[in-house]
Amino acid sequence: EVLQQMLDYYTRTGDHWRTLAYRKGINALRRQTKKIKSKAEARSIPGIGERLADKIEEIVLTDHLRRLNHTNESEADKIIQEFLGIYGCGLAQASKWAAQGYRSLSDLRERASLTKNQRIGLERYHDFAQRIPHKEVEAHGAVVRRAIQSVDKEMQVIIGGSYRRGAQDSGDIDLLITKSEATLEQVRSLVLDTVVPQLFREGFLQIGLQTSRRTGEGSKWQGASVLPGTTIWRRLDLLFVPGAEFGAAMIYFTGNDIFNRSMRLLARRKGMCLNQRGLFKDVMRNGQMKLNPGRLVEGRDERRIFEVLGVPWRPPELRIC
Ligand code: TTP
Ligand code: MG
Repeated sequence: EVLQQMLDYYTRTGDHWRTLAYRKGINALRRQTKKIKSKAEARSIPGIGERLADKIEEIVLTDHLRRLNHTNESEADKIIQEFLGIYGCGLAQASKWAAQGYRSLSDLRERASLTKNQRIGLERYHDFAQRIPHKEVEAHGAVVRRAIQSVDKEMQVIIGGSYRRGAQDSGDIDLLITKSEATLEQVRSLVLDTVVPQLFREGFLQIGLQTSRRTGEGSKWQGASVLPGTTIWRRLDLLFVPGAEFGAAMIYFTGNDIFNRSMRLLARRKGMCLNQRGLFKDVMRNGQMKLNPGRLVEGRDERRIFEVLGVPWRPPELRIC
């Protein structure tokens, strides 16, 4: 619990590396079958480094962590974290508001000059803060699937994200939209020109996040939806996936993010490159820099990507790191 509070703190301050280290450490600790009581014991667990082991020992000995008392005091962090819950608000915007002296959501509501979407994000703050039960994620997926298949029966809608990993509830709804032979452009135009306007008319979609992208670009639509007969708005991502990239997109959008990171790292160690579009071979690198895009080996078939990478198939429920 104490480490989790540290993790929350580093998440809201945007400290990427510590966030990763703490997540890994917490998961490794959870898997232990006996109580870890010393630094040496902690250190012997893969995934726990020197500094984290120090902290574990301190927690064992004192029942708390001095550093945490310190972090809890930071009022600015709490404010920033609250602002980060506003849909579409990133760390830069949240920090900016905090620096401008806004201290609460009602401060923002009353005094800040807000874009239309920021105002909606604020009004629906408590909706978006709530987790979405598994069944409800499924119901949103079904509405979108029906709308899409009424235009093109062969178009598929798959619910990805934490839902596909079997989570009981999710933070948002991630829908992959694809068809075996379709290009990105075909999926995008079907969704943006026909399905999204229709779902707005039906009262299912409520807002679309403003994107600065020109039309004819981008591979997703982000917004909010509400089920008929309910009032809570949910965050919804529609992801446009060409048939040829389906497997790689499934891996990416199933996550979790740490699992993805380890798969990408493995690919890189084997001289390959894995991203949400495919697995590529013969990639030449100079340090961090990619010198060529490589040759596509597999994009369509999720299982085949595992095979080529030499990783035993891992069902989505077990892709939690
Ligand atoms: P999210 O919807 O952000 O995550 P989630 O569905 O796993 O969890 P939640 O219940 O909170 O919605 O992103 C969907 C997937 O996209 C995620 O599982 C993995 C991938 N992803 C990354 O690999 N890296 C990232 O930084 C993000 C944001 C997502
Ligand atoms: Mg999600």
